[in-house]
Amino acid sequence: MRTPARRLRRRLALTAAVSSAAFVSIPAAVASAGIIAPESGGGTPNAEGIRSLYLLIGILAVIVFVGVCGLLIHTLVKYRASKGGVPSQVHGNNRLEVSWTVGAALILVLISVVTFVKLGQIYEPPNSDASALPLTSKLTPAADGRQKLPPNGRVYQIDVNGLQYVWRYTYPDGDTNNLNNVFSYEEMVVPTGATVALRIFAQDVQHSWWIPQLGGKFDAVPGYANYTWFKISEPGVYRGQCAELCGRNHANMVAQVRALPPAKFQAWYDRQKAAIRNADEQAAKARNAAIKATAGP
Ligand SMILES: [Cu+2]
Repeated sequence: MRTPARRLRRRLALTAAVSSAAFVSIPAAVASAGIIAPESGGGTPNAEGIRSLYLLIGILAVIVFVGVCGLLIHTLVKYRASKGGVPSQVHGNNRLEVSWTVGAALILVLISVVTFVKLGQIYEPPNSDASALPLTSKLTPAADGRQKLPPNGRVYQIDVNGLQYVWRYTYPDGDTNNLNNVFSYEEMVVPTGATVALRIFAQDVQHSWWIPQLGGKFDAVPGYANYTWFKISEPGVYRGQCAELCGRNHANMVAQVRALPPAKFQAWYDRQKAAIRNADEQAAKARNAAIKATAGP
């Protein structure tokens, strides 16, 4: 006959098996933080910095975890009561106690030093490559210092506007008040080698800008700007999606960044500008025709 304790154990084992099977079968989302470590790609220094810092701290933590658990399991097995073994008593052993305290402190000092060294790479953008310079414009740092600029102040600035349920990008190219600015939806196109500065905001509800391979998440908030940057060295497509539940079609609010070599980027920019002008002209024509038709003869 089964005892209640046995039945409970069986039930717990079954629950654990079912939940781990469900966890393993969840398909990878479009944007994830990576299974083991944060994603990086395209060589942008901020994402690389986040990833290498995470790996260093993660590996140290695993070494400490394995060491402590290994010693614990070894002691539990070797000196278990049924064997009657008694481990040597180390209480009051000054050398041992000082060395494991100093050892732990040294690990923390190492982690802090490396973190502070890496933070610069994560927060402070580098200058654009020389080949990308004609595309960039000089910005004056904002008084509140929230927007980090490279040492020479030259960036390719793009406005990221979150709206239900699409991302809109404006390429102000130094003149944020120009109504003829080139814009695109969903896919942001950028030149490789340029330090791209993003000014992120929203016009309806709160959204969150996140392309995992290009660094951390940034909230897109109505009436408030957040800033980040990236510098992609390899041409490619980097995918992400809105990371803040923003309404019923939140899941469709995908985003991607396409990095093109500077000459190809310039060609895309000119094509996009012509297409927008053409669409504006067609719309004006249609509008005038509709006005004429309603006005009558
Ligand atoms: Cu959203």
